[in-house]
Amino acid sequence: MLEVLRRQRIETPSWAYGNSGTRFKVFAQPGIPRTPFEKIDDAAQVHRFTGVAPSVALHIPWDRVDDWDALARHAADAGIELGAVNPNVFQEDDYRLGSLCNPDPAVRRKATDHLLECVEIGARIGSPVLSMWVADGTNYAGQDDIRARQDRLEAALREAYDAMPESMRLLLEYKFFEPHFYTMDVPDWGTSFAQCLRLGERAQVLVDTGHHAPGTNIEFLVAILLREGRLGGFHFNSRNYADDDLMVGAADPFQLFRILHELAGAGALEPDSGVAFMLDQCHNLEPKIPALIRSIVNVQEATAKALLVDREALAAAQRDGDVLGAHAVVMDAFHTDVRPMLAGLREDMGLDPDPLAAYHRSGYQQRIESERAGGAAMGWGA
Ligand code: PSV
Ligand code: MN
Ligand code: MN
Repeated sequence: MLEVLRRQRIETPSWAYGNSGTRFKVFAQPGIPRTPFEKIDDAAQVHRFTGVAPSVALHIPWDRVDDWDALARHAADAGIELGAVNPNVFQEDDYRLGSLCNPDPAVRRKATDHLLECVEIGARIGSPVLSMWVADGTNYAGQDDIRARQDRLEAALREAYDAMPESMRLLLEYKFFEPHFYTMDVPDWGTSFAQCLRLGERAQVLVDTGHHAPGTNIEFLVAILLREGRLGGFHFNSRNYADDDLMVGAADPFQLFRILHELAGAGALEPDSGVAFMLDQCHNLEPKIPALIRSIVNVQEATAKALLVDREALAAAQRDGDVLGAHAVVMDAFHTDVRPMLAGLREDMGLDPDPLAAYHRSGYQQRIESERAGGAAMGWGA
């Protein structure tokens, strides 16, 4: 069990290090990175204190640089890797009626070319994942042809998929509403799954935990996707209402545990299981690096609890039809305090048992706050 926790890998998103906010206000914080290089420096700190966050996801064009080799070298020097490449097809005037699904072929061409550029960047920096969120949709009944839009989407994704090197996977993320309010072209796991089936084996579903209608049983759909071999990975975060992007494990630690319980049961916690663990969060109020450290710790705690489930006792209770007994096995694990065990593991890994306290003591925050004074806002909401 400790070995699984030691090998766990959780990717942080470059955009979580930049200033963020809501559509009402972006709050500037001191010490915010001014360049993608500085975002990598901050991501390296999260890895330095947790030992399980060795990669950072990029969003293009937010993280576009002139010299990709230099960025990859910078990451390597900082002790981390460049992870998923996220194309951005949602922030241009041309995409008002959609990007890959737009009725205008010229707009589709532009958006598809951006995907191809991202595949090229990914291949150059050795990224294993092209992480696609398609913000397309419609606001009114009759605005466009729902089925034709799926056809356009398939054609565009096909180009990207065919251009990917063997080592790359395409993960297709879904979101049930926002920015569109009548249809989204990829609103749910079923639509993503259907597109992935047509593309091929290296196309898989990305589950962002904040992208479901209230009441959706996320662990159920996770179990189904695991069974079909199409669970590509997660964007972890918490939600209370919509796409809140709060710290994972904050709003509903029990839900996170239930999801990880399904993964543990399927042996999908290992890095080579092909299920990528990524965070997708915005820290509007709280300081960024400490929030990401806290988030990683939250995932570790839920994972440890999921690994503590006595699977033999659970299987026996399930066989016997012992409803309360089976439930008790799961709840016993959930209620276990795993913090001392994780502190011991960290010491074993040569880390401080309390990563947050160690970060605060390190002086890094004070240093970036003085050195980066006057830095520009970067990334989401900037
Ligand atoms: C969209 O809400 C999303 O979850 C996608 O993953 C984007 O890439 C990310 O948020 C941007 O913050
Ligand atoms: Mn996401
Ligand atoms: Mn989101």
